[in-house]
Amino acid sequence: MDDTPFRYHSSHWGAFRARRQGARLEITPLEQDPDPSPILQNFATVLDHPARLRQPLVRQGWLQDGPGPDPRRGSDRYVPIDWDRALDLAAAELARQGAGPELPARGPLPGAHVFGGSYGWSSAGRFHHAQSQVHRFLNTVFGGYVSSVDTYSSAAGEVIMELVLGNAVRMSRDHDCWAGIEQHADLVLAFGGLPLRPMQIASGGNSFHTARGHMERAAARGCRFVSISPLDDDLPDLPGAERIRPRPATDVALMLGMAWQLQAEGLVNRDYLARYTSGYERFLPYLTGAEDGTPKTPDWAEAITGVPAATIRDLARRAAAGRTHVTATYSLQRAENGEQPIWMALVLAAMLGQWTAPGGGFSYSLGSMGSTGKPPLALPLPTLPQGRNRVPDFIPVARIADLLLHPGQAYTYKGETRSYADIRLVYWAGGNPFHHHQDLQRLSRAFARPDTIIVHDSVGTATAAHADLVFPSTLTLERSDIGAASHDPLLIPMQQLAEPLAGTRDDFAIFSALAARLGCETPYTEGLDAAGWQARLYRRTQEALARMDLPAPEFAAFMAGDPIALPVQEGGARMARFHADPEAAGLATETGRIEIWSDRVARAGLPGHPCWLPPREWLGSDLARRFPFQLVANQPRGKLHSQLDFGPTSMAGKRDGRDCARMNAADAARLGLAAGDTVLLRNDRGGALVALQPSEAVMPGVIQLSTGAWYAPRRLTPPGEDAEITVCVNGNPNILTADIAASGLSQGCIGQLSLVAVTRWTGPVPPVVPHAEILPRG
Ligand SMILES: Nc1nc2c(c(=O)[nH]1)N[C@H]1C(S)=C(S)[C@@H](COP(=O)(O)OP(=O)(O)OC[C@H]3O[C@@H](n4cnc5c(=O)[nH]c(N)nc54)[C@H](O)[C@@H]3O)O[C@H]1N2
Ligand SMILES: Nc1nc2c(c(=O)[nH]1)N[C@H]1C(S)=C(S)[C@@H](COP(=O)(O)OP(=O)(O)OC[C@H]3O[C@@H](n4cnc5c(=O)[nH]c(N)nc54)[C@H](O)[C@@H]3O)O[C@H]1N2
Ligand SMILES: [Mo]
Repeated sequence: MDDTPFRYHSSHWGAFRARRQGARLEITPLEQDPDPSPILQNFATVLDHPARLRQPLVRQGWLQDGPGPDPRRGSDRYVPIDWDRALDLAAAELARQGAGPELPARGPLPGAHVFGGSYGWSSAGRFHHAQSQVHRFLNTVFGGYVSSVDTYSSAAGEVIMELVLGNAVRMSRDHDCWAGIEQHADLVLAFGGLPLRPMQIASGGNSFHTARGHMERAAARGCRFVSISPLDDDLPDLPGAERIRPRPATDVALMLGMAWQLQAEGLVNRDYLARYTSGYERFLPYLTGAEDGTPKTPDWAEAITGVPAATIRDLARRAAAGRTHVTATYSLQRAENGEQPIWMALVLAAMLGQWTAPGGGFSYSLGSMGSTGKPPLALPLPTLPQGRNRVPDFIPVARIADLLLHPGQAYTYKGETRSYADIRLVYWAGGNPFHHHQDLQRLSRAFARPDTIIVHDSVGTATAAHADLVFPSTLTLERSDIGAASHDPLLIPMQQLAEPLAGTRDDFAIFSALAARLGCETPYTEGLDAAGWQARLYRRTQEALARMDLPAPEFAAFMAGDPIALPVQEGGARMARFHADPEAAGLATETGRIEIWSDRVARAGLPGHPCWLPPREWLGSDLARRFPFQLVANQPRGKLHSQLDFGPTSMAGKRDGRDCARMNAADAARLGLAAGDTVLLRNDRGGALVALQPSEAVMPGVIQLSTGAWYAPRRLTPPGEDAEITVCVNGNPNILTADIAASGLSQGCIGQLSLVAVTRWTGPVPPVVPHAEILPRG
């Protein structure tokens, strides 16, 4: 395609119009988007970027020695091969692992040894969604696969919310709480802040970035936003904005201090507790100290959090005096004992008892996702059927390294004891575990274990550099699709913007070709091509639109036209029904109420009420003497995760190609560090080289390094030391984070918080590894 006219497309960070100008894309956000995301510009240079994969690749060691465990994964070279040979090699290995049309009707399925969790964000289209495609493929050819449950976003929080509230999504996110806050709230207590940075994103699409406007209008009306976070820029500069900086991981102590004050001053809404909750009387002895001799007073909380007791008392009184909304970000629970702050935030909101009034109450993840706090759609979306997974086995998603390293080993999840499967084949499409997982050197050791690893991606990620067979996929920009998401009011024709780069194929085409070689083509494709599938998926939404007497164009007209406005649900939120009639519309918890005490949590081995459980790595632990800084590894401003890390918005946030870490200016001065210095962050798991940015916005004792730099481990001897350690020279924080579970209840990821030491890298600075060289080719 030469230069093209403007066409529509969509991404997790927004819908847009674009046209091709030579190898670049000119991108304009949707006119109606009040606050478009700069991340859109990362698409501008991707079409022919050197990081793109242009040919199937096979790992040299696998080609020579055949399938089997191999510690060379991650440091081997790759041989380009043609498509037919690559597909033959892959199909032969899949067949050896048991794939094919004849699967046992009962008894063990070959898929019981295949990990197809394939966690990751893929791209936004409803049909080409890579994770859905790989699941459908594995269900077709293996009868199923070992899957994964929960997310890296929210596992500890999701599990605790399910047990004590019924369901996190339906109960606390699926309602119009932004509108309520804008019009009615007096005070918003934002644990983890309400940062515009993460709210750029919503899974599947985010056409209208409305959070800034809601907050500005609320603040102009007099609503006060209090950001409780180690980073001051986790809340935009609103009139009257307040910022409180507890030590990271101590929010639950701050909340308990507030709760104690409410209880002591008779500010608890007893009616709300009686009507809508259960178990307060079993929590109270812990709060007052009758149980353990330690009253959870604001003074007690000050010693843990570093927040003055007077501030905590004042917050409690103000929260009880007006209409208060309590919200907690995902980040709080991506930490050891991450269940506790989310549960306690819910309990605090219940004690305030204002959830029955608009603008009051509780929400989870309002500051984490552009979709939270918006009403859900009133009609079904086009959805690719994934088929049936007949393998019942799964892992909590963040236990991937344990699964591969310890087949047969027992672990707990939601109070059950389970054991890890014996995995021989790993298939990943649409995710980047060497972005998302913790303790990446351990993950490398885990990836040495299977017989074979197959990865599809459009770029040469560190995950591809651990695979045996790598298939180069097209970009979303190079294909047509349907853009839609559960809380986004537009259905978007995602119009192809460029011809596929030579040598790449759609994931669907790759799976179709493999299915054909395995004798499973028809069950996989059902005789349809990509456009045929999209027309079929679209029909369901089109019919629903027609039933509602809304414009419902034929598929071809829709794909050639403008985005369609979709109806959203008005009223009827699940929590509102519960509040209207707690007997008839009880929650899906054991007691039907909000559980301040949970028997199921107690049976799973944790205390039965929310409580302060210090993690291993926080500023108050012994380990902080060796590693005195709390690393906050949060979401990157200029991209989604590792995606398009080489794009202009992302690169503008780096210094000489290396990711930047921010620390408090006084801490930097004390360590003799200046802006732009190359510094080493390290702990017992490894090191990361970053460029330093001193900043007043970061609380003392904290160093913030967002995720997203492409993992490039090198053996290096730190200045003044005599032994080599492994250092990510590009600045990926996940070489430093711990691969342990939030708890044995949820097994959630704890990537947000760990402890590190910070030193200047003196002497020659090791070069960064360019994106095109992460996977060594040729
Ligand atoms: N330390 C720390 N770690 C974290 C977090 C943290 O806060 N701290 N956050 C966690 C969270 S919340 C998440 S959700 C995870 C995110 O982790 P991931 O979702 O795994 O990260 P992405 O970079 O989005 O990976 C998506 C991959 O899919 C590829 N891709 C995109 N489109 C397509 C396609 O059409 N086909 C194919 N085959 N591939 C495609 C992209 O190129 C990219 O490599 O990270 C987690 N990791
Ligand atoms: N630009 C951009 N936006 C994104 C993403 C992205 O990659 N890039 N990823 C998306 C995804 S998949 C997800 S799941 C969400 C994640 O949403 P979140 O997990 O909410 O986002 P984070 O940026 O990781 O964390 C938000 C803030 O929490 C604060 N924080 C960390 N630890 C603590 C603590 O112990 N106490 C308190 N009070 N605050 C703490 C940090 O200062 C951090 O800036 O973001 C989404 N949005
Ligand atoms: Mo996430």
